[in-house]
Amino acid sequence: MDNKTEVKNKSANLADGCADCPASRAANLLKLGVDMKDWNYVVALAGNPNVGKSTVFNALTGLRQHTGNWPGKTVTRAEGGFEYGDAKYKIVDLPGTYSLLATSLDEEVARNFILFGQPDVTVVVVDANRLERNLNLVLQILEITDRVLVCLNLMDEARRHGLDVDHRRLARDLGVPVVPTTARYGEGMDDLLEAVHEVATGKTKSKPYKVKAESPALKHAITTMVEKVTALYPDLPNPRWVALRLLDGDEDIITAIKSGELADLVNLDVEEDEVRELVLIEKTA
Ligand SMILES: Nc1nc2c(ncn2[C@@H]2O[C@H](COP(=O)(O)OP(=O)(O)O)[C@@H](O)[C@H]2O)c(=O)[nH]1
Ligand SMILES: [Mg+2]
Repeated sequence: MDNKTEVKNKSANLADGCADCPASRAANLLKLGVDMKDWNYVVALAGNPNVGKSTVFNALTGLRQHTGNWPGKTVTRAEGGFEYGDAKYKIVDLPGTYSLLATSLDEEVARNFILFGQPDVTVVVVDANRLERNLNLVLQILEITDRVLVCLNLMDEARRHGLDVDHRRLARDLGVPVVPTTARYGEGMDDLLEAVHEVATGKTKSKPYKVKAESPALKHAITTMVEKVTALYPDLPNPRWVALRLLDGDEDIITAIKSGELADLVNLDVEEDEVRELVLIEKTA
């Protein structure tokens, strides 16, 4: 049995029903249209628009990208692959997003992928020149996953503007790895690969910063709401996030719960033509 098959079988043997275990993650990704065949890990590239996500993607994959549509959506996704440290990685370039609150279809696709697809690693690409604006998304992602690292991009521009970003301090404050890069010139890509590998294989165990100050009343409300959400959707990854959105009165999430759209994310059977599309993508790779 080769290494890959062994990794896959290992995931398949893990108990079902644990939303955080590798088998579940692979199944959730498949539901969102990412075929896990022949890949050990899936990496999501998230970030605001124009921060260099596609440039990082191209640097890591050497432009070996294929595009496809998300199931049922008109938004295009770019997928590519690379090998590093005996493992095969699939990387998905997500549409740019300022938050996980999803005010557009692009944002919804990115949000659903990070929240419900549970990629093995989420790389949040940020613009070192606009940290404050970019950290909004970073903090939201830290609330929902520990498997995350920050790619601090456009460092050349920052230097040109006389900005000195202390990436070690940022890493300490955020509780996750921060890798400075200048993707346009390939600078920092080796460090980024190593950091991705360490998060994927569990060598790096992060303790992401969480927004604090939850009053006892809010804690109680969250716990109660999580119980209700879990009762309705037992396999839903990140029920806490859904509970928080409900408490916030998020109309879209309320509608998704009522209409059962949220259930589709968990139970969606991949349509035959989507499987065919995936096979086609594999063949042209
Ligand atoms: N100076 C500089 N430009 C970059 C860097 N990374 C990306 N860019 C440029 O920033 C623009 C947006 O990049 P793109 O990868 O399309 O961003 P995306 O919208 O996040 O996918 C392009 O013109 C890139 O060439 C970098 O590290 N330094
Ligand atoms: Mg792009």
